[in-house]
Amino acid sequence: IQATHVLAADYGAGSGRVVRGTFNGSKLSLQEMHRFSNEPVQLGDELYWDFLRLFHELKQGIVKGMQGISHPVRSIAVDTWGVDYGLVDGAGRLCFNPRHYRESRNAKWMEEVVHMVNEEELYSMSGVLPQQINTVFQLLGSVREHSETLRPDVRMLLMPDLFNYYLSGQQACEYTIASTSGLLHAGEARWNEQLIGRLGIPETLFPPLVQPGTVLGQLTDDLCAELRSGPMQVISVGSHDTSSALAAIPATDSEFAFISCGTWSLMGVERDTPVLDDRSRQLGFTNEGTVNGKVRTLKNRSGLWLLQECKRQWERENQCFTHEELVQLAASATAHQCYVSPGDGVYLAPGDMPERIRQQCSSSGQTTPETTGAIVRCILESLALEFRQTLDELELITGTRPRLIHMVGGGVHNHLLCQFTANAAGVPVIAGPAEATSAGNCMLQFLAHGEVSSLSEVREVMASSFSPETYEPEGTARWQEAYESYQNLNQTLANRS
Ligand code: LRH
Repeated sequence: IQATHVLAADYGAGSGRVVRGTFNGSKLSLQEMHRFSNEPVQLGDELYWDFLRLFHELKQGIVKGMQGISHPVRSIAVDTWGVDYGLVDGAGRLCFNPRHYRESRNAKWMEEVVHMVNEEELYSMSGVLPQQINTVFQLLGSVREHSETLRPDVRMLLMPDLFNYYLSGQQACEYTIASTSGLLHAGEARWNEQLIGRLGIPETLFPPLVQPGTVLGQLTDDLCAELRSGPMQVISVGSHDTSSALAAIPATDSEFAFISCGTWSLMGVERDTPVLDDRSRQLGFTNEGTVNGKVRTLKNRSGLWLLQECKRQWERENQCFTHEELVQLAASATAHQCYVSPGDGVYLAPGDMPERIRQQCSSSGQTTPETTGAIVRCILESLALEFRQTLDELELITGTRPRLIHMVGGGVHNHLLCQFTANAAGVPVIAGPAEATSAGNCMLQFLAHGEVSSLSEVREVMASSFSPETYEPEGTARWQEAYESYQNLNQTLANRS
């Protein structure tokens, strides 16, 4: 079999990459062709994504991705973080740069929406946990603040759909990314017209939904000319990064929990139907669509964000560390001194993270972590304990306790976090691949090309192409004690708010 090539453009909230995937009929190999940072821009009191720069980087990635191979690249697909969108007018112009979900104004729009449709109803109608970052809240803000939004020719395109539009000229909303919007019927690929109507959001904003794996069209003639590319298909894959990552889990059976760990940590299970009851809502679980039309019931929590923000703050203070150095420092710091609650709202905005961590530790009567190593250790232990708690909660809401955890994403490079997670959860952690999102993106293109025939085959290819590492639980008694302290901390914080 001749090896064939595809390009995966994977945009995270902190950085992006264009990866070339090559499939020889049994194994996938990945080659990173282009990497770039994705830095939001504060403009006055508004926070934007720099879409033009991000599209420019995509073009650079395509050019580099075509070099050095004898067979042409067959297709390209984009995946991105969830919830954010751009508005495009009838002439195909971007109305304004997409706003960033971390904008504090979103809290106000969430309040407005909840006034019209309460949180219980929003959850049971859409399956999506009301959180201020969700598209539904941001979109009400756009409707109220930008008159363009009311024009009948204007369409809302979620981030991957926006890239796809400018790549192919085709407007569509792919199901998995739309499932982060809070505007679909729970667990279904259908816009929730009733909800949209009650909020006074114009229905004309919503393009048709398409399933993951849809070939949208070809790279436009203009782009082919500009990039000196031959014909290349543009495919809508699982264009929500979490969906592509989950597709690439090298699982052989279905009784696993997954953690996709990058800036965010997303932990949950795959199911046939959404969990929509009060308990799962109160525990903070949301339901998102998967690439095979199932549902992922998961908790969306801060992941390496706390660590990334600490690193940035230390750099501002002229103390530069690599991630490896930070893990080393944490490994030699004293164990189990203090914990933070990584999902707490105080950590949402960018800024001085070490200070906020010290603050939460001292105000909750724990040891204040002063050294770099102590802070990093506190973050990693807290994340592991948060994962343990989520595992318990998953058992509570679904009635089944997962027997193992598959961890994918950049977090798997952090071997301390993987080991701590196994210790805290008391189940093995199978870590890898780190590049699950790009790998999933590529394999879903090969699925669309008919080179593999099902999601389980995709997962088999993943298992034979990458060698995940297994971490067995250790020192579980000490971690059980730690878990009790962690739960007390959460109780203290809950009582306070
Ligand atoms: C992770 C993610 C997550 C959230 C967030 C905004 O990258 O996609 O699922 O939706 O971004």
